[in-house]
Amino acid sequence: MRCNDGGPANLGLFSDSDLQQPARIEALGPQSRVLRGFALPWIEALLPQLDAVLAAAPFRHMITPGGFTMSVGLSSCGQLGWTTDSNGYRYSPIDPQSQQPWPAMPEVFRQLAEMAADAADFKGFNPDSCLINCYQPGAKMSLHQDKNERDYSAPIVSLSLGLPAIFLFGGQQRGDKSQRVPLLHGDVVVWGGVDRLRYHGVLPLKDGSHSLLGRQRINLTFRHAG
Ligand code: MD3
Ligand code: FE
Repeated sequence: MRCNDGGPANLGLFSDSDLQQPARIEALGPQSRVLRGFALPWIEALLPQLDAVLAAAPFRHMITPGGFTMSVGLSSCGQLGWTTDSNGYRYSPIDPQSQQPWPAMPEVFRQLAEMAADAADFKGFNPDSCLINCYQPGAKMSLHQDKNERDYSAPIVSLSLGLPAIFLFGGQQRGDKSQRVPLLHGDVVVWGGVDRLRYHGVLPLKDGSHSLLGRQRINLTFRHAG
């Protein structure tokens, strides 16, 4: 008999999610790395914390300064949350919907972000903001740069959950050719240094259903914004 056919896979001492796979690291640019499946061992710990954050600060569709309603639903946790309205894009310590501070960043979020940054050679990342984006089928994010953070020396760490999406990774100018990168549940991407101001976006989400998250993709981006 082979070592793993039939019968219980183990004696219940550990679960499959405890089996850490070797890192599958892909370079997107000189200082951008995709860490395939990096967050899979963390999912069970992350999802209840995510639910708690979203209970206190539900997803909402914000209005761009140009008057368009974003197709992506947004929330945040941590000391600063990213917001947009008719007055512009900015980080705020207060959730404009509740008029209360954003929910605290769960410790397990902060640890995951720090470990992912470390694996991509950005040591000592200490995020003060976690933006939570919710994509339903058809939702997209047009090509843009992230320029609202106070300084660009810290990396940005992004965690993809739920349905897969095609991420567009462009250049330093809007018209530069962009690469299409599929991002799957559990993938983490780290961007910094010379890649920090590259244009990027997300193609319209294809319909489907994810076993844990259902008909949506949730993306968490960790930043040092303040
Ligand atoms: C590359 N979100 O919230 S995260 C955003 O999947 C945003 O929801 C996308 O772009 C999403 O601003 C992509 C990945 C990301 C974030 C920041 C970057 C990629 C980046 C900054 C520079 C270069
Ligand atoms: Fe962005």
